[in-house]
Amino acid sequence: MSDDNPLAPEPATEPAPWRAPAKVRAPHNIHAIGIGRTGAAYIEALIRTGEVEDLLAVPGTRFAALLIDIGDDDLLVPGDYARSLKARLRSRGISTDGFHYESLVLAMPDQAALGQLPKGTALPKAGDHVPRAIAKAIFALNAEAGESALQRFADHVKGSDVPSTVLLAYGLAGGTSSGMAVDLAQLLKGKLPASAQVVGVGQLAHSGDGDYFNSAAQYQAIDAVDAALQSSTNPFGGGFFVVASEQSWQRLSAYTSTGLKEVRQRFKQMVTNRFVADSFMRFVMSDGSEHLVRALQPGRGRCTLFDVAKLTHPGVQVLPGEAGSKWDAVLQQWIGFVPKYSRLRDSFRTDYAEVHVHASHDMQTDMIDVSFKEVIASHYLNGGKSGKASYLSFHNELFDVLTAYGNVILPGALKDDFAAYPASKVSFDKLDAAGRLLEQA
Ligand SMILES: Nc1nc2c(ncn2[C@@H]2O[C@H](COP(=O)(O)OP(=O)(O)OP(=O)(O)O)[C@@H](O)[C@H]2O)c(=O)[nH]1
Ligand SMILES: [Mg+2]
Repeated sequence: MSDDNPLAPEPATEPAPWRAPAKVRAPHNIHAIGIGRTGAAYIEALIRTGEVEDLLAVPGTRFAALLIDIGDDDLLVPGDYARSLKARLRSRGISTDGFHYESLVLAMPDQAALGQLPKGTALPKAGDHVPRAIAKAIFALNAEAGESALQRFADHVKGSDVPSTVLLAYGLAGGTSSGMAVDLAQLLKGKLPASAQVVGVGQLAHSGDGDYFNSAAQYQAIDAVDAALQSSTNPFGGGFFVVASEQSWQRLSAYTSTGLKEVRQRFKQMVTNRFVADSFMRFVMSDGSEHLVRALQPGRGRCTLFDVAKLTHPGVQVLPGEAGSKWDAVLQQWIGFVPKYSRLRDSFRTDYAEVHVHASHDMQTDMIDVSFKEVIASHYLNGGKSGKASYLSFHNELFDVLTAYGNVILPGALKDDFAAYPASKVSFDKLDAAGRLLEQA
């Protein structure tokens, strides 16, 4: 559904909608590389969606996944999911030749192997935060293993004539991933066929992420992505999604305070990060990836915000059996929070927006639609409510009657459009010279 003027009044009587005959979609391959803990969560989400399984049932398609981290703590669970995907393919009689999965575990080297580190620097343990410069150095030390894993990945991508998108997913606030991501994307680009586009996926940290929230690494990571996107050798030719998780965090943590504090915090972090990664990958795979391919078009050479704007959480503020009118007020309240939690600055404007609403049919989907249009147009679209910017909205039915969310997609952002950028710079500026040297890269 789309219209030029987002807030144009609906005609009083609408003619019956014309429906195009069901089209046979051309298949589109999705492949993914994940770095660090967040990258692993995105690969796991992709494998868990089930859509990959259906994609591989189509003749000629392929799927490759590669995970890279220092230490293997965060790679074990996705590995289990990959094994079970293989088993499911076999049980359906689908060839497993189309599925390539590899994890590359890098070891923390000796201090001596890393050369001159700033005085007094202790090497982190594998699994802890690795400063960006050390992560880069470790990637360089493992160049041979990295090159050959990327080559195997690219060879698998090349084995299909179907056009492909290769996602490179990671946490912007992490050191391991953000330190390696751009170099890795550059290497990858040189190995892929012209029919494959590379798309970056960088998740911003949220305020429940402890030291990762607005971290010094995130400041450098946003800088590096911005520079890469604007360089003549931009490795993210297909675009770059910046994924905002703040509203999903706020929606889960507001009004929940039972349980042991530390356990509660860890559990909520896990639930939030899974929810965000799942929502993103469900979008990627939806309708044969046609939404992904379209939504990337207006954002080339800049970042495209992907804000997972959660509106309700089961059992929080709204309970089963409560009056629908209570739900409406909660939905409107949380749609109104989008500008507060999107991590975009108030000055950001664009010519294009998409909102993908996920709600059960019990919820007032028309009201959700109108509210999103009102909020997005007035805050982010050039010309505001009466401008000519494009606004597309889509509905997906959720069977879970207590959950509703909208994926808000806004292309055209540069680093200075993100509120997260100056906020992370504050952390960077607080570091001493040695600390800066370690996160700078
Ligand atoms: N605290 C927490 N954060 C998570 C979890 N899963 C994903 N994250 C995200 O991870 C981000 C931090 O980046 P990581 O992916 O852990 O970083 P990394 O690439 O492994 O790099 P290091 O900092 O060197 O470990 C946080 O901002 C969260 O958004 C989780 O279960 N708990
Ligand atoms: Mg890590």
